[in-house]
Amino acid sequence: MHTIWIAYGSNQGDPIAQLLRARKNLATHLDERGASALYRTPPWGYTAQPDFINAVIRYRSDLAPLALLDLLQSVEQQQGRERPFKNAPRTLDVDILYASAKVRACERLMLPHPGACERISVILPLGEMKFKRGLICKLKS
Ligand code: PH2
Ligand code: MG
Ligand code: MG
Repeated sequence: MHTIWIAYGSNQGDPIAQLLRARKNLATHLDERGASALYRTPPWGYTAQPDFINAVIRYRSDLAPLALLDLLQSVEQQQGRERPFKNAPRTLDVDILYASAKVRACERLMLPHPGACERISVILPLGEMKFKRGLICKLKS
């Protein structure tokens, strides 16, 4: 069994509904163990596009990373994913951030996800899930 962290993103065709539909679909294949809130984030990379809705969900699964990638890409296809250019607007993007301690690089997949730590769309929801002790108070500015 691996622990898998998956980043969800959408900015086309009712993004919140896209994320909820994908979550429901993936929960039939993977054992869900926790989900972040949904975050509205500014587009990273190609900036002339609508804000994204992003989230991170943690799972347990026996699937090997490339089989998991096939599953995620089939869910993206079912939800009308198109790839006209890099960082283009999308109905659904589901990326593996990490799969237990697996480090790997091949043409289709690099783990841990190489862009994760520079993207607020990943850092915010991942930070929320990793941080277990809770907010005490906000400081006055
Ligand atoms: N995904 C991208 C490119 N840019 N920007 C935000 N805010 N959220 C994303 O999920 C995102 C992005 C390509 O994967
Ligand atoms: Mg992505
Ligand atoms: Mg992707």
